[in-house]
Amino acid sequence: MPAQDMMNFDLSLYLVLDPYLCRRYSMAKTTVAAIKGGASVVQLRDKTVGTAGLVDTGRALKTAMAGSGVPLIVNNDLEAALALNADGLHVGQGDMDAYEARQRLGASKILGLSVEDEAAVRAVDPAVVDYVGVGPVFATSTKPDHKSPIGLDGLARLVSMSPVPTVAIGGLKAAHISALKAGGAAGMAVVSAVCGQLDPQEATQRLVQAWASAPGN
Ligand code: TZP
Repeated sequence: MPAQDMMNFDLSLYLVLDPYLCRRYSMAKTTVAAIKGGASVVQLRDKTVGTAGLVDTGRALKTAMAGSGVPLIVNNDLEAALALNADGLHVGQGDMDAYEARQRLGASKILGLSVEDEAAVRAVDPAVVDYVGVGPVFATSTKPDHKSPIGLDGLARLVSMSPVPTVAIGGLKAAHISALKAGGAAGMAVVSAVCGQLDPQEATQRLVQAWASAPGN
């Protein structure tokens, strides 16, 4: 059974960490601030280090997040996710196969998958994947190698096809929240709207409040 049935986690404000953009306060301090502001999921994403580096940062994050109830998801490194006993793993289309990831993670962990087009959404097996990250909605310099942006219409189409909850990603700011919610997304994933902001707690809180007060879902 997918983890989502057991944990019913909240995707509404999904913070994706970036070591460069978080350099002002560190990833751990940014995480603490974001959780105070109401972030509902934190993903450790650091393409500059290998498994050992991810495990080191992940340990600091786990300490920082202890008692918060906010799940820690590791991006694209199953070994790091297992070593950390993280709450879940997120994989992209070119990363580890979702079936293999689920088998090795076990049933109790959260498994997320990035999808960028209809074919990828059609291939999602809800018995294996708990949520999908859909995007990029808009172009973003945070991920220079991203695929073509799908826009808000593309997002709504993929969301309507998805058999699992969806979190939108890519260039998202407070101004997009009503459209994201109206499009049926269960949440928004952000990097630069929180990491690198002068006050990450306040930045998160504004997004969380805007999400809560927008119609939809
Ligand atoms: N995957 C698709 S876009 C993206 C990732 C990790 C980066 C989103 O960053 P930002 O700063 O919220 O646009």
